[in-house]
Amino acid sequence: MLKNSPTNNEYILSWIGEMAEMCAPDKIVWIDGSEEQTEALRTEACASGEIIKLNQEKLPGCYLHRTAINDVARVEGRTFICTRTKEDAGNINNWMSPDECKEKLTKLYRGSMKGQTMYVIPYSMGIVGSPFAKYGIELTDSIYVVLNMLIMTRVGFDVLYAICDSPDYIKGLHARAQLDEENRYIVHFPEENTIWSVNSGYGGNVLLGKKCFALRIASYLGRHENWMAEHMLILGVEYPNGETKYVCAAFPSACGKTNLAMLIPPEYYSKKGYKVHCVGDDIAWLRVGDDGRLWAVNPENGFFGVAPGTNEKTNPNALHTTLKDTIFTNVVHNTKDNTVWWEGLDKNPPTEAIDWMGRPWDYRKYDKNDKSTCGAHPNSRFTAKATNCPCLSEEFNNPMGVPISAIIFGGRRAKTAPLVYQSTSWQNGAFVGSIMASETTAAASGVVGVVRRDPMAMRPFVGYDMGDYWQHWLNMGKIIPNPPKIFHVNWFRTDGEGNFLWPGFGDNMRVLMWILARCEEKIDARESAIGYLPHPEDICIEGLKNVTLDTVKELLEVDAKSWLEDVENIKAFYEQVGERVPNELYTELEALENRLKK
Ligand code: OXD
Ligand code: MN
Repeated sequence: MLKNSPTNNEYILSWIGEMAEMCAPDKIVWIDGSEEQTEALRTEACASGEIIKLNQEKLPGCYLHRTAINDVARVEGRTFICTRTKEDAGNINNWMSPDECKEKLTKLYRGSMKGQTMYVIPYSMGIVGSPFAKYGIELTDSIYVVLNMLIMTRVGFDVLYAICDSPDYIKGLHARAQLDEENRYIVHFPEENTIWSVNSGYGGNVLLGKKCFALRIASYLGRHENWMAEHMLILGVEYPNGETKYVCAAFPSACGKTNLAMLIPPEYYSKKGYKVHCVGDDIAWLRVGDDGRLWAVNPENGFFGVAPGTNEKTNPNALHTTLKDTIFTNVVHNTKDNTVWWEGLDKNPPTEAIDWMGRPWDYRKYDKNDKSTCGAHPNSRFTAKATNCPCLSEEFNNPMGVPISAIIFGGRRAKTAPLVYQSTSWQNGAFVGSIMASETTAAASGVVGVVRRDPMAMRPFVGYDMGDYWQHWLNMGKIIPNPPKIFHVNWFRTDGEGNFLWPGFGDNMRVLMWILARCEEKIDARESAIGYLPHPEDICIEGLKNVTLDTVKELLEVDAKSWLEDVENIKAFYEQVGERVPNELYTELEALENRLKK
């Protein structure tokens, strides 16, 4: 079956042979990234009903896909890190021994591709041949996965030529099997550069270049090779003089990274000539540059964004990006004009429609407080090409990446965290990242709206022990001569009645401007128990209707009592992380507690 392979690499060929023997596909097809092959696959998937071709006048190159009803989000409970020892995976990850895991999953894979095709996708995370790039091969039985990987990563035989005869590539195996949730597994063998995913068809579980490789496996590799793989957007703010400063920001899933990455500056700034450029919306790989600064690339090639809530006001750039060459997953199908819709797109829900489960949908029954009446799943997605984004940075394809001035952590917190504060050092900044917390969203299965600690927004994505990961952060601080400054933001603070105090979206630029002014030491700040806080008048509110100086003061309040409660919660979390929490972080925690008690 492997005759006429585009590579002679024995490591690749023998691995594919072994996987094919286990899964028993009828045939093997190499994905070359060509438009001809891609179009043939689209046609095949349309014929089988796997995807639906949308109105090509209104949405050229766009398709709709529905996942199985039980398969709509990442499944953290079924995601495992299979290191040789349990200690190396740590207490926050699920662990299985590599041998036990392989034995269990082999039974699920065995014969699972009978009557089907195994697609071989050679892909690169990062620009092929660049110092940041890492290569992978995903084997899958799903055309939907192939089509998504073609958008999200750089696919083609040049990847095979770059791997050449080396064993150094990430081996990914995906089979939908029966889509059986009881036997769904997303497992990682970081010591063997291997990922296995079975019984799912949902993006985050099956587009193996994304969370599995670019975060879990890459975080493990980064620790050993002195670089960092982080759940961060990357954006550039261009000043009227043409100079651009870049920041990275880590927020938990579905907390607005895509919106911030593509923000449109408020008129106050755009009139002066400020612009924002998107480099990435989800993942950043960071390395120390020859100039001593930290440099970032986005290893992906597209966006796998949350659809609901995306509209002309919240994120016009994302909306524009999805107008062509996009795969929509689990949104509403407007059958009248063969387009798509989702909650929060506009006030005109389609009158003839099919919901994400494939049932006729009556928009009049929609009740925003009852998620079961939604036409689109709350975690429905668009997969869109980065190059279709109107504000994509010119540096997107720069193999060396962009230099980072600030790292911004953030969570969705109704209380406690102020609009913005700055850490006092790299070590203190790593501590701020380690104590991040957020209210849960629909991006992962489970209860929504519960506060959980999500360090660096990486809780579901660190491929090894969390304490060791924090130690890696501290170690990196020692080898970056000119490190970025570290900040924390919270766009989600509410008043006594539960209304958001801050408008968010494009107006978050106002906070970015304070952050950048701090990085350039152009502006003063107040010392507080938690770090440096802005003087309220330094957050520009010109042109904002419902925000006064008093609102900003409220947004910046630090309530020692609720922070002290949080400290107790952090202590419990550190204990849960276990023995490998670095002493430096305990020192920071103790110092925070003492300052709050003063
Ligand atoms: C994502 C996620 O899809 O974080 O980016 O779940
Ligand atoms: Mn994400």
